[in-house]
Amino acid sequence: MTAVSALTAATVALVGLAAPAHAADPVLRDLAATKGVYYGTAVTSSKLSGTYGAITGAQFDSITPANEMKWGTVEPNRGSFSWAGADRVVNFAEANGQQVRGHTLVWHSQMPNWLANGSFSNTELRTIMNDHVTTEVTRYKGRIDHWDVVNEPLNEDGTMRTSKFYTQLGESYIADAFRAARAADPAAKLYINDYNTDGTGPKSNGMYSLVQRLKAQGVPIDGVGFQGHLILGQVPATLQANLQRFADLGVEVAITELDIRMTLPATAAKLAQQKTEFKAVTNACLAVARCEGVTVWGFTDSDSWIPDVFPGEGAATPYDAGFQPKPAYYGIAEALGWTGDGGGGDPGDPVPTTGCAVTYAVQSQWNTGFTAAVTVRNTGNSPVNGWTLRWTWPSGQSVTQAWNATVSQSGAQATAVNVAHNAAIAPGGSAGFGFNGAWSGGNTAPGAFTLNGAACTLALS
Ligand code: G2I
Repeated sequence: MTAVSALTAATVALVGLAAPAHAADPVLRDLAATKGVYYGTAVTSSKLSGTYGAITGAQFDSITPANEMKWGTVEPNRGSFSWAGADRVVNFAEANGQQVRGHTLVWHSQMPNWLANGSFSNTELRTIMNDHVTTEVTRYKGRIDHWDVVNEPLNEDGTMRTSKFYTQLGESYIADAFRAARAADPAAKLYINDYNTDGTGPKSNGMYSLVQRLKAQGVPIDGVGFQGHLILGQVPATLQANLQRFADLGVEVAITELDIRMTLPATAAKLAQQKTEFKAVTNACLAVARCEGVTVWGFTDSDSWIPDVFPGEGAATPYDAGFQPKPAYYGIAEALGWTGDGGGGDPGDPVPTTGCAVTYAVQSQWNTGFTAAVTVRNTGNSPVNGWTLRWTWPSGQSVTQAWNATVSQSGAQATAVNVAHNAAIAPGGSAGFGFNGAWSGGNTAPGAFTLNGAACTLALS
């Protein structure tokens, strides 16, 4: 086996073993239940099987179809409906004892072309909108706990967005949509939902005034959704206070689309900060009695909208692209009361370190050859998973045969790669290998070794 294929085989074996969540990992939905909230995720219906489906079902007690209930998806041609994806999400939720957040009925974006580009009289447009709300809410009557009835109605300055609906119908389109939804399913909680309203500011103030007006008109609105599309290091300090002031208007609140994006690559330090921030957002919801729950906008980095829309940014969700829980996942769990090992990243937790110590010993030597033993110790505090040890021969030696590592040589540089059984070196642990070498003239020991590119301390014996 070549050095490269040995490393690949070891890597594949490790990934294969580690794919499902670790046995000791907390269950977010169970923790959330003890706090009287739900923890949800947006889902992509076509992915709801295998590991993706297993984690969705096991960890979350609410799911939101990321795209499947949008108008452009459910009615691509006027009068012709396509419910397959939406049905799949609702059926999955029922099979797994989960709530569903219906997303979303009236939105300026992802409208079908016939609607976006068609021209309709004001009366006609109002009827089209009301009929759409009635049709979709009726279809899932009794099966959807929360509906995002109107999505993203505001501009950044807090004024009304000039969507097709607002431009033709005025602000009353919102009241009409809520009334149609209430009539179609009186049990569903009806929400208005927007982004960049998470902290106090002009847009949040605009939402606050809008909700006040709707309440004053007797519009059947139950809740306000705060999307929570956040940037690492910029979680609004006013989040909790902002949620509270809306709750004080007499509505429920929820974080509906949480993600916290960062500039790639994701480093240990950034992931640790992200953990703190997922925890803080979850805590803000828990601190507000009328905050019903938190939904992450995709639970895995392999199912996130961020890299498509913000090139160079990503890693915004609690699981990595290989379905491994990230520090953020443990941050959520800790906010929900979990007291296990928090996966690092808290103040006071050890900073991840790497380090190695190499022992090199010539065990026997004869006129043209020698036998050497090498031991590599992991002096860092995090595990080594797969290793490459390199050194340079000072006096023309070469490796002729090796055991417990695959050793190759190019010029004076020797490279030893782990075999499967010694690929993993726990903190404080070590791996050993040996080889026969050829020498002539001199057999001086190598003066330096690197492990996975980093210098090791060296002890000769
Ligand atoms: O943009 C992030 C979210 C902001 N709040 C409202 C949410 O509904 C919105 O979700 C995203 C989805 O996560 C994306 O998946 O909405 C996007 C559209 O505005 C969705 O992206 C679309 C792509 O633009 C399409 O090209 C693609 O065909 O997803 C579609 C289905 O994969």
